[in-house]
Amino acid sequence: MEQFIKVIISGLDNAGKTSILTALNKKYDFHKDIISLTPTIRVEYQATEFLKNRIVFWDMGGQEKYRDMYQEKQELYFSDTDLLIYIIDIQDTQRIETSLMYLDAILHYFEKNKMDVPLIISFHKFDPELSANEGLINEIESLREHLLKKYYSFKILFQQTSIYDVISIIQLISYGLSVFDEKFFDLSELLEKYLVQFESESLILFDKNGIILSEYYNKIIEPEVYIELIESIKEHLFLLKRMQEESYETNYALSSIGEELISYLHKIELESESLFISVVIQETLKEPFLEKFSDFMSELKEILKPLLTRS
Ligand SMILES: Nc1nc2c(ncn2[C@@H]2O[C@H](COP(=O)(O)OP(=O)(O)OP(=O)(O)O)[C@@H](O)[C@H]2O)c(=O)[nH]1
Ligand SMILES: [Mg+2]
Repeated sequence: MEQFIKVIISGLDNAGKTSILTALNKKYDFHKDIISLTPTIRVEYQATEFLKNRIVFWDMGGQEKYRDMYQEKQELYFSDTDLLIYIIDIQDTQRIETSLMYLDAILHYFEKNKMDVPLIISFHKFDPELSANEGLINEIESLREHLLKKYYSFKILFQQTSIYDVISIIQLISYGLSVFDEKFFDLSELLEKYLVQFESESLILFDKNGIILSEYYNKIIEPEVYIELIESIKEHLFLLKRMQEESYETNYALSSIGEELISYLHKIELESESLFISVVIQETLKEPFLEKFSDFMSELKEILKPLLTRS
């Protein structure tokens, strides 16, 4: 039977919640949609499939009148929450206190009702040009420590995100969804093992919607390689949609990036689901990689099967 998972996305108005969901849905060419976003009225629902589960995102409009409304009828909005994703706009320094108070009210409700809800806090609008801003990085770090200490009884993950870095958005949702099954741990171990064997730059497993099930990266990535790596991962997000069209003939795509790298995307069909393995690797390592790939596939399928057939 299919399982329903309720994910609440909360935070102050203008924090970027609807933008995050829009970016997640589109992954490509979403900037024009985001420019025209208007404040969310009450709650908007968005559903997606993740493995055999149906995920329903509750995008909670963050304006004060709605925040008050949710507080008055907490039961109606926050009961049966499986995951809370809380978005803090780190560029809106004036309202960080207000945001923390709102978060506190939500967590207080969970505590009062003995709900063990995992939580992801996203420091959002951490745009690429801010990534070297030390003042901001220190501020985020002290916020993180403060929150970990204050809410020690909660399971909290942190993520820095920006809509100008679509992979950070996918990672945000991926981390959240993978807390539901410890099988993800085996998956992660397998990927790490094969990343080392292949000596690849990256090894990522996507679901059919481009949500990351597991990922590993080479620890030392040269700056030039990094840019190409990100570009080809974005390309794979686009390609994996196309590979699900009937007219697409092969179950893999291989292309060269620049002089030295190749990027490889392979479709896996298992239990009537499509999953995708994305690999970026040095051209010179291509032959041994392709030789070992089928071993990797068989081990991977063993781990995936129970994830896809859970009742
Ligand atoms: N610089 C920057 N701006 C962003 C980012 N994400 C969203 N924004 C902008 O923030 C504004 C508000 O985004 P929304 O997604 O509508 O915010 P919201 O949290 O859904 O707001 P409510 O629906 O009122 O609760 C928009 O103008 C977006 O373009 C980001 O990562 N960086
Ligand atoms: Mg909104």
